[in-house]
Order: sequence, then structure tokens, then C-alpha cells
Amino acid sequence: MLMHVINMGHDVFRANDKLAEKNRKLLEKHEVFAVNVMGAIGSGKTTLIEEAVKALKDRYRIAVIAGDVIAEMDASRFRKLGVPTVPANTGKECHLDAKLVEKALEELDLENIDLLIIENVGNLICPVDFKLGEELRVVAVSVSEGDDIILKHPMIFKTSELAVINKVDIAKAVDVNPETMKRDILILNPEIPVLLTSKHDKESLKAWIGYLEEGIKDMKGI
Ligand SMILES: Nc1nc2c(ncn2[C@@H]2O[C@H](COP(=O)(O)OP(=O)(O)OP(=O)(O)O)[C@@H](O)[C@H]2O)c(=O)[nH]1
Ligand SMILES: [Mg+2]
Repeated sequence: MLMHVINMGHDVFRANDKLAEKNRKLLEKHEVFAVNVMGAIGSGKTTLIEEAVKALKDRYRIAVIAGDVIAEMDASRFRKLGVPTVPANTGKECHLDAKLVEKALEELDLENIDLLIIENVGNLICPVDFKLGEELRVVAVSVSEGDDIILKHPMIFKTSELAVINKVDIAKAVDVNPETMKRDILILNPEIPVLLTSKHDKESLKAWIGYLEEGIKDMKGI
């Protein structure tokens, strides 16, 4: 019985991986650079995406998939910025999967998109095992979650390619040293770039926005 349950789990992941690869190839064919923004609830995922959209939308064609248990709330924030946005409701599920993204992609004009940002459901556990077809996996945490949050959730930091520690403006108020959080991320994943950001310090957001711009250029070979 236990083996049966374990095998069913493997089948789910294998089927998702296959579909994610199909999404990835479709996005690559249209030269769309896709980013999966994962991270803790309320860590600032939507805010970081909004800031990137504002900075890049005059030069690149951007679309957003807003994934959440009730996706409409974040989706309306992206629509206000004038970018095509598809809400992807996960219902009771705590993560997006490749099937939901496949459906969302059908609603987008991929030939006219340079950057697709996918906001995943806010938590540090469920999104880990579900690839979506993205080129870049980002994890965002904020200092307000406390400085032991990283080592409690190793897998998301081990499997991401860019980490953002957000809300550093309130680090002192919550008695957390962002450098300790950074050190812990690097213990788990020594190769990963770690950015310290605050929505109140536009300078601190430049590296985040720069990663997205580099990704767009790489995808287009420019
Ligand atoms: N002080 C401070 N507040 C921030 C910062 N970034 C975001 N916030 C605030 O934190 C709250 C949550 O931000 P969101 O961007 O909605 O967070 P999220 O990760 O998208 O949240 P969920 O989608 O619900 O998981 C909002 O009130 C933001 O204004 C920051 O750098 N500093
Ligand atoms: Mg959000």
C-alpha cells in the first residue's frame, strides 16, 4: 500500500516534468524568457514583480501569470500596470503546476511577449517539486519571517537560481540581520546569487531588474 502511494507521487512529478518541458519548448520557440517567482507568503513577490514591470515595460513586452488560491487580487495589481495578465487559480493547491501554466499560456499572445513573469503561490514548500517551464527560478523571502526561515526550508533554496531577501528596510525593527539570512542561503546553495532589496530603495531593486533584462537578452541572443 505504502509503495503504491509512493509510486503515485512519482508519476505525478514525472507527468508534471514532461508537461513543464513542453511549456519550456513552446516559450523558447517564441523567445519568451519565463521566470517562476516563488517565495514566502507576503514576502513581496507581487511588489518585486510590479517594480520590474514598471522599470522594463517601455522597452520590453511583458506578461504575467498570477498564481494564487484566489489569483484575482494580485492579477488586478498587474493589470493596473497595463500588462497582459492571466490569473491562475490553484483552488486548494498550494502551488502552480505545469498544467495550469499550459492553460494560462493559451490565453497569451506568445509571439508578442519578451518576458513572462509567473508569480507562484506564497509558501516555501509546495512549489519546489513542480517545474512550470521556466528559465529562471527565483525565491523571495522577507526579513520579517525571521532569520531561521532559510534553514527550515532548505529545498527551495537548493533548487532556486536566484534568491531575494526583501524588506531589508525593516530589518532592525524585526531584529533580523539580512546578512545572516544571506549566509544561510549560501550554506545551502553556494552558487546562488543573493540580492538584498527594499521597495523603498530603488537602487536596491536594480540588480533584480537587471537579472530579468539579462535573461530577455540571452533568450533573444542579443
Ligand atoms: N517595508 C516593506 N514592505 C514591503 C516591501 N515589499 C513589499 N512590502 C509590503 O508587504 C506586503 C506584501 O507584499 P506583496 O508584494 O503583496 O507580497 P506577496 O509575496 O506577493 O504576497 P502573497 O502573494 O499574498 O504571498 C505589502 O503590504 C507590501 O507593500 C519592502 O521592501 N519593504
Ligand atoms: Mg502576491
